[in-house]
Amino acid sequence: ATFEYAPAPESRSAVTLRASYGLFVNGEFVDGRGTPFTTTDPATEEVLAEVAEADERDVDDAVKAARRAHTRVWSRMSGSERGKYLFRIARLVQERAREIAVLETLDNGKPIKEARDVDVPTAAAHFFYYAGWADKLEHAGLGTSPASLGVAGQVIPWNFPFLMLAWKVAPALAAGNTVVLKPAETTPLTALLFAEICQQADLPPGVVNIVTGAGATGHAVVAHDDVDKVAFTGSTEVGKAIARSVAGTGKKVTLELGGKAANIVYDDAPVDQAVEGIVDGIFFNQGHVCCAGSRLLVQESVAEEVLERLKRRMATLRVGDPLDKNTDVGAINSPEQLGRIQELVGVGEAEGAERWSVPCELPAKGSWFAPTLFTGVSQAHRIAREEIFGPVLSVLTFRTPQEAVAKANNTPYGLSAGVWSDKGSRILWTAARLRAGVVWSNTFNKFDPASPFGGYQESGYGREGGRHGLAPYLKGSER
Ligand code: TXE
Repeated sequence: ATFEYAPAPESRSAVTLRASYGLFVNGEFVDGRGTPFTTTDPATEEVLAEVAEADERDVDDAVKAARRAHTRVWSRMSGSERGKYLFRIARLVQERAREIAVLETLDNGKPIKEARDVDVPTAAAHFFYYAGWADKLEHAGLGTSPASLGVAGQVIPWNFPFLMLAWKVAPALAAGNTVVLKPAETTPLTALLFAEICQQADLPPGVVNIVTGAGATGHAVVAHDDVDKVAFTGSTEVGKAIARSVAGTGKKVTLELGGKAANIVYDDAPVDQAVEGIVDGIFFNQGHVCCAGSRLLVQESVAEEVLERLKRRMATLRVGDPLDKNTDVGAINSPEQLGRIQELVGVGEAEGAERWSVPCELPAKGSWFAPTLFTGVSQAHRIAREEIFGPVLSVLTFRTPQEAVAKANNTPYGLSAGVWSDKGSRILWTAARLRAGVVWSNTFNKFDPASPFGGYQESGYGREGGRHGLAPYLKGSER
């Protein structure tokens, strides 16, 4: 069933959209030489704005501006002066929080309560955190006189557009580098709002440059000869292509790629809490989360009870208008992503797993997918192996802790995992054996700027967050 809705008007008025947006190069908005493209609200199909496309020449201008700013201004400044700019940016993010959150929700489709309570405050926290490091780099344990690398080329995805920008830009600037950043083509607007914040903060021209466009623009950034450091978050496929293209160039690279995290629920887990964690693990941000708990591994003796309660809880999720503060699950970011989800769900059904979707009404327009779970999943099924990147949970069972660990590690990825148990010893035993960059216990999807985040295997390499997140932006330190 479908229905029409009118987006909440009072929230919408928090942002003033321009009809068209330019690139942000050397402190100014400029035209792009490529073919402009549009960005759309995935919940309503409304075209939000036209955005400039940066071609190779535009990217070259941006890299040149970043190089000049690095040589002449940013690398010569004291750490405490750099820190002052970062603190100013952090405060401006807080001041403009509502505007950023609404714009993010419009461009991405995520529920406003997530943009408001998670994305924007966590982004501000990253700027505050790294602002504090700018004059303390010699205490980071990365050498006695840590020196910046130069120009960082950064490419980010569409699932947490503003937060991923903060994860990339804050440590790079704190460490004394300048930046050319390319946001995803379906969610460029909050990065362009960030460009305005840089102007407001009087950040010296060229320290941050934003170039918009699709994969070709991203390629121009990472392949540019004068880029010293490449940071990428996105699909494993593109991450591998980037690793190949920069091999032998001497550029430092960090890659944060896909995942297929196991959320392990033992028979002594606090069930209500675990159910909340399972729901948060896979339905937060429509499951467009690299560290999503997309595989539930539940101990056989409690599987029936957990699944029954899980379904009841899933049925209460409100799917719909992302600007409505009560919405739990918003729109799928693009028709392409919806297509990928539908395809893999079809494969799951064809492979014989049993599908259950929340019987909810979905809006008539836009891209939507009802929260779904699959039972009867075997490890060989594609829905147990491949990243679906949508609100779809694959449920497997286990009998012993050894079996739980073996199944959890049976994946080419290694980004995150969750363990639910009442026994600390069981949690520690399990966590020590999981091949994952992050292991949460009796919680899920918790992020803190002080704690490093990153993966193993096909989830990529390098760490973001914490003092570890500075290493990729300093000379001499690994990656
Ligand atoms: O990713 P892409 P897509 C996974 C998820 C999703 C799938 C495809 O499973 O279903 O990837 O999503 C830029 N050189 N993740 O196609 O293409 C692109 O413009 C340089 C997981 O959107 O990897 C965008 O800015 N850059 C993930 C960014 O890369 C290139 C988040 C990501 O887009 C490029 C997103 C190239 N050759 C998707 N080609 C996570 N780990 O969180 C594209 N780009």
